[in-house]
Amino acid sequence: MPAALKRLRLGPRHVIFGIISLIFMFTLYHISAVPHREHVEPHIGKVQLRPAQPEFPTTRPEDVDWPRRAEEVKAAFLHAYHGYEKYAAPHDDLLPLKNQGADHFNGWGVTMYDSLSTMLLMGLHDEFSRALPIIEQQNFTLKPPVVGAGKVASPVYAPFFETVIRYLGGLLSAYALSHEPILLERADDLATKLSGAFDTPSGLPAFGVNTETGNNTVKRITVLAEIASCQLEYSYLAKMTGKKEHYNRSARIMELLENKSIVSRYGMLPTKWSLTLGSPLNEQLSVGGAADSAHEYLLKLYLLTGKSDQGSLDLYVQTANTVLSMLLYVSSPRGLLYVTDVYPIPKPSHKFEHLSCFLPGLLALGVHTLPDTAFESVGPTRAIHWKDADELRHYNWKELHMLAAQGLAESCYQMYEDQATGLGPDEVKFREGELWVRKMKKWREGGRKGTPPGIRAKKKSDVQDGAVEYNVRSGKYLLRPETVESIFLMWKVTGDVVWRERGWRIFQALESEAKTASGYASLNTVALSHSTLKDEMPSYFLAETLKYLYLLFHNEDLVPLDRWVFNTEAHPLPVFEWTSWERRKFGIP
Ligand code: DMJ
Repeated sequence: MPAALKRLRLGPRHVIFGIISLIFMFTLYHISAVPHREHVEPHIGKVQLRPAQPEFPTTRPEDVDWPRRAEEVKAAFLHAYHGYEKYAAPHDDLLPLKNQGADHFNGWGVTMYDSLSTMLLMGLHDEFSRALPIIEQQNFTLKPPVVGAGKVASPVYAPFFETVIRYLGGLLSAYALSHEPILLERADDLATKLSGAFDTPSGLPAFGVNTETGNNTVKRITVLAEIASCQLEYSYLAKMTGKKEHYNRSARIMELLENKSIVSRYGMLPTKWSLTLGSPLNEQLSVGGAADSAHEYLLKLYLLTGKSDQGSLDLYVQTANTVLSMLLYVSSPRGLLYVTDVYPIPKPSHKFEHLSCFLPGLLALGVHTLPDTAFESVGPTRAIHWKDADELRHYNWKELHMLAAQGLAESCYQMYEDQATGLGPDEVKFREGELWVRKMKKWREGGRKGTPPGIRAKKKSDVQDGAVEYNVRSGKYLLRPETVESIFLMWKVTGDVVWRERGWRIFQALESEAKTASGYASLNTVALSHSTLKDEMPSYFLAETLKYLYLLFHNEDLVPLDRWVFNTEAHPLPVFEWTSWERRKFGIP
C-alpha cells in the first residue's frame, strides 16, 4: 500500500469503495447528460424520441414574424400545386416521387377542385384563373381511372362522400369566396348528377353513384360518415339555387338521425347503418374514420343555418356528452387524454386514430359559438345504463368541453412530438387507460386540487427509457390535417400562442421530412427521420393541412368563425339564415 494512503489511514476496503463510487458517479453523469432516448431503436411499443429540449426556446412570441411564416406556408402550397399542374393535371393527384398523375377520385382533377378555396384565401389569383376555364368545360362523366403508370381500372362509381366533400364542397366554397357564377352552376350540375345516390329505400345516400346512369352501388350496409356528411353542402346549395330537391336531401338525413330512440339507446349515433331501414346496425360508438364528419356536421349544420336547426344542435350536445363520459380515457404514466371507440358499448378498444384529432377543435368550436343554454335542454348522455354520465352534472358544461378540447389537442400534438420525424402516426393503441370521468370524479372529490386529469401538458421527460404507453398500429403519416385543424381552432378560441408555435413545429417537420422535388409525400414511418416516402400527395393536403397552417400564422382573421363554417374538407361556407319565403317553400319548421 502506498505510504500516502498509509498516512491517511486508508485501507484496501476504502480504496475499493472509492473506485466503485467514482464509477457510479461517472455513470450517473452520463445517463443524465446524454438523452439516451435518442438511441432507442424504433419498434412496436417504443418510439425513437427527439432529444429533450424546452418546448419553444427560440424567440419570444411577440418577436416572431408570423406573416413571414404564413408566406412560407403559401410557398409550400405553390410548390405542391405547381408540381401537380406540371406533372399530374388533368388527373386527380400528383405522385410526388414518380412525378406522374393518378386518378383516385373520378379523374376530374380532384386536386384542382380541392385547392380552389385555399388559393382564394391565399390570394393566388393566377392559379385560380387557370382553373376556371377547366371547370367550365367539366361535365362530370366518369372516365376509366388511371391508377399509376399504365394501370387502368374499370369505370364504376363516383364515391359519394369523397365527391361531395372535395368537389362539391370545393366548388361551393370557391363560389362563396369569389362569386364566380360558373362555380355555382357546376356545383348544381354535380349535385344533380349525384342524386342517384339517394335512390335507396331509406333515402340515405349509397356509397357510390354512376353520374351518367344514376345507378348507385347496391350494397345496403354503410358507415355513418358516408351517409351523414353532406348536409352542409346540400343546405348551402339549396340556399343559393332555391332548389327544394337539394334541401330535401339534407332534411331526410337529419330526420333519420334525430330519431329519439337511437339517442336514448346509444347516446350517440353508432357506426354501421342500414340503407334499407335507415337505422343503426351495430353497437360501436366512435369518432374515428367510420363516423368522424357525421358528428362534426351536427354542430356545423346548426352554425351554418344561423343557429336555427335546434334538432341538429341537441344531437351534437348529446353526442359530445356521450363522448366525454364514455369514450375519453387517460393514459398512464403520462396522463394523456385520448378518445377511443367502444364496441360493444361500453367496452373500449383503446385505439386512438389521427382521424379523431378533429375532435378537440370541434369541441372548442362548440364552446366558442354555442349559447350558454345549449346544454340545459339536453343534459348528460341518455345512453341507457351509463351511470358515469352523471359526473357531468358537477361541472359547467362549457368548462368541461373546453378541458376535454385542451387535453385532447395536447395529446394529438404529443403524438407528433414523440416521433423522430416530428409528425404523428396514423393510429396507435394505448396499453391501458382509465375512464376520464372517473378520474375527474376522484379529482373533484379530492377538492379539485391541481390540474384536472388529462389536461397538463405532457413532458417527454415523463417517459422512461423511451417506452411510451402506446403501441403504434399504423406508423404512417398520410399528410393528414386533423391535428393542425384542431391546433388552428385552439389558437382561435384560446388566443394562446403556444398553439401557433406547435403548428410551426409541425410545418417545419413537413418541410424537412415530406418535401419532394415536385410536391409533398406521405411518410411510410414517423419513427425514422428521412426514411422512405409513399408516392402520394392526397388532395386534402392542399385543401386542409396547408390551409389551416396558413390561417394559423396569418395575422388577419381571414375566416371569422362566427361568419363561416368549414366543411369537413376545410372549405369555408358562409353562415346564412333561411328567409320566411324559403321556410315555406322548403317546408322548414
Ligand atoms: C379528409 O378528407 C376529410 O377531413 C375527411 O372528413 C376525413 N379525413 C380526410 C383527411 O384525413
